[in-house]
Amino acid sequence: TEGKTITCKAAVAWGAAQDLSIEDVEVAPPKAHEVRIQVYYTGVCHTDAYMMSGKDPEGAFPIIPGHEGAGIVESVGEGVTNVKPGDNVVALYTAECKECKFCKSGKTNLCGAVRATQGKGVMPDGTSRFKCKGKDLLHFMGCSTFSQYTVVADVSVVAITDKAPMDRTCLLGCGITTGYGAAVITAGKGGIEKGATVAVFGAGCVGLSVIQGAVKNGASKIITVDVNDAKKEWAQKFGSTDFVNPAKDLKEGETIQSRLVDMTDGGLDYTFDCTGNVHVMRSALEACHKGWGESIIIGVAAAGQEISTRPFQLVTGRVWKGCAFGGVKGRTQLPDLVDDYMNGKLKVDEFITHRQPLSGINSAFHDMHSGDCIRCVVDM
Ligand code: NAD
Ligand code: AHE
Ligand code: ZN
Repeated sequence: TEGKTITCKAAVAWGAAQDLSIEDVEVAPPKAHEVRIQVYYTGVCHTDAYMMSGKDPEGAFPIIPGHEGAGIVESVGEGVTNVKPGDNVVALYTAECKECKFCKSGKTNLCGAVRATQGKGVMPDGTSRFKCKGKDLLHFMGCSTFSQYTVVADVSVVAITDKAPMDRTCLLGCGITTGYGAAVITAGKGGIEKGATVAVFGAGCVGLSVIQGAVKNGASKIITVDVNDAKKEWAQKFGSTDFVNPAKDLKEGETIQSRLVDMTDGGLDYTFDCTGNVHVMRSALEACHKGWGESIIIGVAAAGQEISTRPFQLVTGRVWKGCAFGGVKGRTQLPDLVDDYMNGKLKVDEFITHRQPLSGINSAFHDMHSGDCIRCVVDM
């Protein structure tokens, strides 16, 4: 197949707010510094649904969504040295070129190498590798893992051990790494400190992963805030110590932030928004301790939405920050996370509540929106 166009199945979004349709797509061979991957498994994330809804200003159609995938390298273009055919890999929507201003700064995992073209849905040379019914299809987040074969930039892929099951490692391509990294890398000066108090708003895959990271770093109290009571048990399973349902548990005159401040002698050391709701983001910031409490925004809010709070909240020492992919540098740090998983130090299997074949991918989105789903893994 090397050097030839491959025809395979993919889930295509032809327009906004439409179901995906399974199509035969043509996947061109990788050009220089590109990698063609046979995708074995992909997760389904809210960010896919967000783009498919038409609300993402960077979303355009027709497109092949998906950004949480694991597979095996089928072939590589000229000049690729970081992976080779046969390698087990995870696709990275946050690239790492190791050479740009961002990569060299030591301050961020964001990379400037391919971000501009990635946001336009094309490869770094400005063109697409996908065709269907004579039309070019756009790439999504530099990954497009809803295709049985995809082409990504070499800086957007990392090789991992072939001992790790790909139906699990796919989830390290987004949700788990995002929450875990936010807790152990982004928060504070390189992670939550031992003994710190933490509140996690939203106990989905991302929030539960924050809990997992907070436990790893020795947090003394981990309060989960979720409007779904069923998440209490989930949060406990990952090590959360307390649970509040703001839709049911608040007394007259109480807000979620005042309740949390009361529970923690003045507020939390760290709070995390894992909902994407801008009102929740405000509560999370205001639940932080005066003088030093930090709130980390992970959730993706729709275009046009804005956050607000009294500037006094920041004047009095609370800090608002955020991260993409947990602040994790994919090529440098993801292999270690996979090893942690293999050594029983990182929970991954526990997140998988649903499975679908590619033909059932629309049901995977249906599953995701049901309250009992943490992650649905699609077998490509
Ligand atoms: P999820 O839907 O599985 O979980 C969200 C949880 O929030 C649910 O349990 C829900 O009941 C709860 N919730 C909803 N409204 C709430 C409210 N008002 N108060 C408290 N809890 C509330 O989602 P997920 O997969 O865990 O993703 C969470 C968010 O993170 C999404 O917005 C997603 O797009 C975003 N995300 C961001 C990144 C990043 O790199 N920044 C990566 C992955 C996902
Ligand atoms: N394009 C959207 C923003 C989407 C967004 O914030 N994406 C996150 C990852 S979410 C993964 O599930 C991200 O990586 N952001 C940093 C970046 O460079 O995109 C919009 O609203 O414009
Ligand atoms: Zn995602």
